[in-house]
Amino acid sequence: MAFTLPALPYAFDALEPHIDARTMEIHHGKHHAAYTNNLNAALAGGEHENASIETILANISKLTPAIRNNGGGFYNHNLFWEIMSPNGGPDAAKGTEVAAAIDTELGGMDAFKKDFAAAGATRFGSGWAWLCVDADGKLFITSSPNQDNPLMDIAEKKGTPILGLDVWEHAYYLNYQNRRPDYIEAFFSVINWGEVNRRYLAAK
Ligand code: MN3
Repeated sequence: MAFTLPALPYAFDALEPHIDARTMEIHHGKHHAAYTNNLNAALAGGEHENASIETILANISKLTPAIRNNGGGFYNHNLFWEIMSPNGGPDAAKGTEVAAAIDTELGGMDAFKKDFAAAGATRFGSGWAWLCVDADGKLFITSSPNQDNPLMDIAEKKGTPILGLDVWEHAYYLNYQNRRPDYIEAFFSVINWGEVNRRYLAAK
């Protein structure tokens, strides 16, 4: 049972001006498609050919680099498209359980923004910034290199990601060039807090 590239839940230009249509088109149609195809090729005929992506990630230390890179890339982008929305942004967080938890566990929305932005800005090279739920149901912020994520058994800090930001140059370079902090700031305007909250409640 091969993995399939999910359709984007909105049009390529839906996140403009924060994320431009051309970037979305290439990011989804080329990069994410390649991770999906390469993951299927790497799994073909192997022990994990019919495993769920979560099972694959939880056992990644025993699998090949191709499965690690492309399995992470497949999962991470699936999450990324869903936790953004043209109707996103800070107002969408109001009244949600995850916003209440950010207040009590992470020092409030402004502190979260600052710490999450720092996690993305200081990740050297390519990688992701994450907001996760740990085994005790508590929120934490982390980052990972390349296409790794906190579901992998090799993760420095393990948890369930409920919000992720792709800080690979392919995610922002056409519009922001080297200005990764500007891209991160723009991301906060498109966060789909309804979906983040749904994932928070499911992970807790
Ligand atoms: Mn990407």
